[in-house]
Amino acid sequence: MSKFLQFGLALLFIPMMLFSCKKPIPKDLNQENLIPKPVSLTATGSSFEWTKNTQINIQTGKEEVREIAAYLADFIAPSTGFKTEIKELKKPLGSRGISLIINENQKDLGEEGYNLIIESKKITLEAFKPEGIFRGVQTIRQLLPAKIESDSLQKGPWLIASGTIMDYPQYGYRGAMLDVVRHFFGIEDVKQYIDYLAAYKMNVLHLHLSDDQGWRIEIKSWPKLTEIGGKTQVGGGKGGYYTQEEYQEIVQYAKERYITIIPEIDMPGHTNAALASYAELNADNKACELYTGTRVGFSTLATDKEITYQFVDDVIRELAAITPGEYIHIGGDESHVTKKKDYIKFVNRVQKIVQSHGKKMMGWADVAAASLDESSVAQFWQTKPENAVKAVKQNVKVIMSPASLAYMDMQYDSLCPLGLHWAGFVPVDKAYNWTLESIVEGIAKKDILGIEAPLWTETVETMDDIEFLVFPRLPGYAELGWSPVENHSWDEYKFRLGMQQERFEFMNINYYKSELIPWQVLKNKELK
Ligand code: TNX
Repeated sequence: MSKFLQFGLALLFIPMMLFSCKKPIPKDLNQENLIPKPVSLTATGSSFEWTKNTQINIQTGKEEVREIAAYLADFIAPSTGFKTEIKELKKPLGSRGISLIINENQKDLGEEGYNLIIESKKITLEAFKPEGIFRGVQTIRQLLPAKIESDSLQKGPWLIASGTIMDYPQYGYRGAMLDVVRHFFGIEDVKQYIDYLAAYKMNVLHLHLSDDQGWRIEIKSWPKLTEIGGKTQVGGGKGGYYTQEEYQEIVQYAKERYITIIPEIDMPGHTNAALASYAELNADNKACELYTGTRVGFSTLATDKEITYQFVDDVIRELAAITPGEYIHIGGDESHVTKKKDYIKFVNRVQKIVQSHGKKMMGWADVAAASLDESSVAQFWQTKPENAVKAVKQNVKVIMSPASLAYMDMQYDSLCPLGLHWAGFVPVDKAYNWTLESIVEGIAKKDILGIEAPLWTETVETMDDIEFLVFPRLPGYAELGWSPVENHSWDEYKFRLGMQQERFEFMNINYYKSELIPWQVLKNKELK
């Protein structure tokens, strides 16, 4: 090699060496404000910088992981301006950049657990299942500066504090419900809601699809359900419904975020919209009027007519065919005008119908009056817990949704412009300050599948309204379901929640600025 060339090469290498020797900026992982709080975390005092050259490495042939890598790359693109390359490697372990690795020996991490190792030159995120990788990606997201959430170009540096995190959920069911009946919400709004759940590692969206005021899912064998029953909503607005294709689009969007959709068809009560659509479902064979008020407990399917069971079978069959999740929710709440013996007969029969279509039945805990199969699930919601206890006595697992703590449609306080208060006010501290396993005497951790926070929409008309009631309570429910009880403390949590404010702002969330929370980040800046 000529002297000249050697000299040229040296000139080229010196800045490269300088660049790679650049000292990482110190950063303390202990100071990060993750929600839900991870199981364990150790800080190492340094940081990883995500730059335009950072690549995401995946193992060859792991298509599902490639999709998660693409999700992460797409997520950081608008705010960073980076076009992150995704590289398939035979052995990504040890490579620079961010490696997403499925490790078949890490069975202990379970379906959703992950290990995150952040060093100055590389990040390794490993899990037993792709789902765990997805949950870990949400941790990486929260470790990046809040402005990563922006949809417009922001200035870096994009530092992630170094250290290790080992994390997995306490409960396999962590969900929220959205009532798309009392007021209808289109698929874009539902997708937005799904994204909020995903950000806090939740994994279930329960969609309340039928009630007195509307029928929101196309059933091809009973077309008038949506033609007539889908036409209105609370207050007399125009309502709406999802075609089966649109519903499947929601299911797919949720699936890509490792969220299961549980569809609910509420029966035998809460059925006025169906009863207005088809005369034959009424005991007197007369179709009733559409209803746009907010009363409950006045309607019932005719439980002794065969046509009713034909109807239920058709609806569940069509719904099961487009629902990959294992559960179909049959409601069963507040059937005040159904005779008790008829209610029991009805639920017993519907349970069989659900099973005949390959699904498990879920119902509000009222269904425990019937003879439940052990595969069925009861959702506790009332202020009185008898029904949930009755379910557990039948060896049925329970979802915790106590209205006085977990209903996101309860007002924060008496001045709250949205929401109801039949179960009391639910301020942000009260929403967080309870544990799933000590809320009902006689129901222990082994009986509980997890938590669900419902949002009924009698008073909720827009996405802004949804956000106002959901934030900032939702992150707390996510933590109750995910983090070990020893890691829950309102006095510590409220600071972490306060630190989410900047994120909420960049996400354009219309959150409620509760005075119980030390909103730290923007306390000196003007708030929206
Ligand atoms: C009770 S919770 C209901 C709903 C209402 C809600 C309002 C439950 C199973 N039934 O029909 O929308 O209260 O908070």
